[in-house]
Amino acid sequence: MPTQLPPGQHARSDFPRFGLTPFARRFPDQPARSQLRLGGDVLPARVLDAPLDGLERIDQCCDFHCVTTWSRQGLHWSGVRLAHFFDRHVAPRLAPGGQPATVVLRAQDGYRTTLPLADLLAADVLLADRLDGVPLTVEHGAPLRLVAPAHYGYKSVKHLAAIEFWQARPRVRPPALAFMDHPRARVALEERGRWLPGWLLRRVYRPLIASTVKGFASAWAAQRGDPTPPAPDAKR
Ligand SMILES: Nc1nc2c(c(=O)[nH]1)N[C@H]1C(S)=C(S)[C@@H](COP(=O)(O)O)O[C@H]1N2
Ligand SMILES: [Mo]
Repeated sequence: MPTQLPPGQHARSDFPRFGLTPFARRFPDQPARSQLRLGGDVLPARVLDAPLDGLERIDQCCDFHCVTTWSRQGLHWSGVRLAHFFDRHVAPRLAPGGQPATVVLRAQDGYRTTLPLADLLAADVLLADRLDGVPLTVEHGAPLRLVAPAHYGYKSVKHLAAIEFWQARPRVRPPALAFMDHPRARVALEERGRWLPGWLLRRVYRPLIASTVKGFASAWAAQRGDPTPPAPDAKR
């Protein structure tokens, strides 16, 4: 039975590689290396070479909702709960009295965003290294990505490189215009962006889906060295 879609979303049968257009041609420099940097103002800097090791593996089937209004239902992820990771690697090392409120997520391709720690500790938020039974491909976030199904896709950072825990307001600039990065981006509340209402952003974003999917697909084909790039855009 297909799950019901949240407000303003339409189902797609495929799962396109997708993102902000400046990232179409940026790929992780080390997709085979799952090293994760930890830091922030309440956690000493540290590098984990095998961040998922020793944590309970979780298999989770959930839907994925892009802010531009496409959804892909029933993806099977595998990884560990961010909450378990936090209990193992972060909580015991927090600075005395340190109260992390905001988490900065940074990617190997330069992408970054933030989420409140409380949102990341929800049981359905994973650090995932497998999709549909196989290790993540570069297309979908190798070597490791966040999966936060209750939030728009732009919070599910691919090619995760660093997680920072901040008590003060972190100094991070979203890669997009500020109105495009809602601090929480909860799908159920249609928090697509800041300042502008969700229903308006639906209309702004929806016409951009087709060209964005195409742009990402051709950059990915070029990256793999495919001999025949997709046909140029038909006139619309
Ligand atoms: N590192 C990185 N993570 C990213 C992005 C990106 O461009 N780079 N795009 C975000 C957006 S807008 C979406 S919808 C999803 C798309 O995930 P997919 O490419 O696996 O479909 O990744 C998110 N995480
Ligand atoms: Mo997205």
